[in-house]
Amino acid sequence: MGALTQKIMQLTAKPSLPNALLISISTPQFKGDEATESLAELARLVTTLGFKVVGTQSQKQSSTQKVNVLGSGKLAEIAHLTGNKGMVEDELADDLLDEVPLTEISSEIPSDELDFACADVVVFDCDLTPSQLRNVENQLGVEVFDRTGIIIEIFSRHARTKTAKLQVEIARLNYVAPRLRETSTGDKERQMGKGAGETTLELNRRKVRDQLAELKRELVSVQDVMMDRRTQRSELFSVALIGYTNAGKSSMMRAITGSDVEGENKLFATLDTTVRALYPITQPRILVSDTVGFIKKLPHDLVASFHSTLAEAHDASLLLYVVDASDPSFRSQLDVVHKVLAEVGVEGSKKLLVLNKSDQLSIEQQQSLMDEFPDAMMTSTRNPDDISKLHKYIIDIAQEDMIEEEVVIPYTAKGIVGEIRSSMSVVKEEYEYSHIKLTVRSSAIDLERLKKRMLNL
Ligand SMILES: Nc1nc2c(ncn2[C@@H]2O[C@H](COP(=O)(O)OP(=O)(O)OP(=O)(O)O)[C@@H](O)[C@H]2O)c(=O)[nH]1
Ligand SMILES: [Mg+2]
Repeated sequence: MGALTQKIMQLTAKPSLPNALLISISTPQFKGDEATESLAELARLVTTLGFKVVGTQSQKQSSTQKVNVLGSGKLAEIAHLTGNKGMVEDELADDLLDEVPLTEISSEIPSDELDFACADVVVFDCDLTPSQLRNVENQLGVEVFDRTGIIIEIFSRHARTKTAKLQVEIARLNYVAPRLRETSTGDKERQMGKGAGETTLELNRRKVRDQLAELKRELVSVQDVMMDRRTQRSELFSVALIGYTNAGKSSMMRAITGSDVEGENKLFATLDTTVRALYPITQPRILVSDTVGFIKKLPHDLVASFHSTLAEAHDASLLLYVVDASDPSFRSQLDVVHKVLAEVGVEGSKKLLVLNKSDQLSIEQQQSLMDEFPDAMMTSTRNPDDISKLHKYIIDIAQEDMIEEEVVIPYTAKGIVGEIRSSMSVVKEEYEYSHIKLTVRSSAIDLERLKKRMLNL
């Protein structure tokens, strides 16, 4: 078990939920609504992990680069809220609070509303360098997390398949490696028989590097198998559901494929791409895949790790961009989706914007969104009519990709008719004296293949 996971498991194993204090640093590049929405999202991430958010604090800074991230006054204030367990002292807190210009402190929840010393962990809504993390932990004496650490931990917990587990573990080790610390006992002592001149820290780092290399090798072999499977399916028309976390992709998948794909009110409920056939079944079958959700400031290692998971979207004939239209920040969430997909080089040939969760919107709101996005489809996964509408749309688009042709099959080869029926859509059947004439609709590739077979009959 990794150090980060262990740390969180210990905290969440307590009889009551660990209390988390969230901190937002607003900078000239990251402020206002963007920072507020991001903090609200961090609260959902932290809750998904099993923490209880007891308060939020924010501070204006010119950047997030400060050694202790926060100004000394704010740090003292936070030390106060976490029980003064670290190096920052209480008297200091009172003194310093006065020194900080009032404009620098803006707390969403006034400190006196908080039960003092009630926060067990502090979570920053930005990325911290390994040394910043260490400094702040020393100052406060409580566990400190940054946004990336929290996201990686959620991914780690939700990974189910071998591939997802490998991908997340690689991302987690890449995150943890530079944060490995010297343990308190014998840090600097040379370890006996552990390689000349190697400290415990160096040894641990080497172990992590070896582990990473091994995991990467394993991942490549698992991915080769997945690639083979994809190639086998590649001739079928395929649809990929993509979008921000919690938009309703898995619920949509369940509705249009009649499957039992997991969908939960948790962030990153889905980490593995699942592929199912559109239901009711079509001839030929149409495949639908559910993909990992996106989030703002997705850690780079995770983007790289999930590159292959998104390969399903890469090969898709139709991309359905699912958004939670009832979330006021869905436009910026959609921007993130576009940005990440461009980064991993996904450009499906056809696209549809699906404005989901319309049941949460008033008729006026729905109308104004349709005016804003005239090409989009408004849906609620809870409304069967909407599901039928989407189902029909997918079939119509798949049909556009098909060509219609007549094939003549001698009675001597009528066994092939069954095969045709299972892979193509038969529009017309005519039984003539010496042969059967079928009018079929199919992809160009499948038709070409059929014609070649007919020549050899
Ligand atoms: N009101 C409403 N809720 C919905 C709708 N569709 C999905 N939900 C809810 O939204 C939450 C998230 O749904 P999921 O289908 O898990 O979302 P997802 O996009 O797969 O999320 P990730 O797997 O985290 O990327 C669940 O609680 C669903 O019940 C909808 O049309 N209306
Ligand atoms: Mg999902």
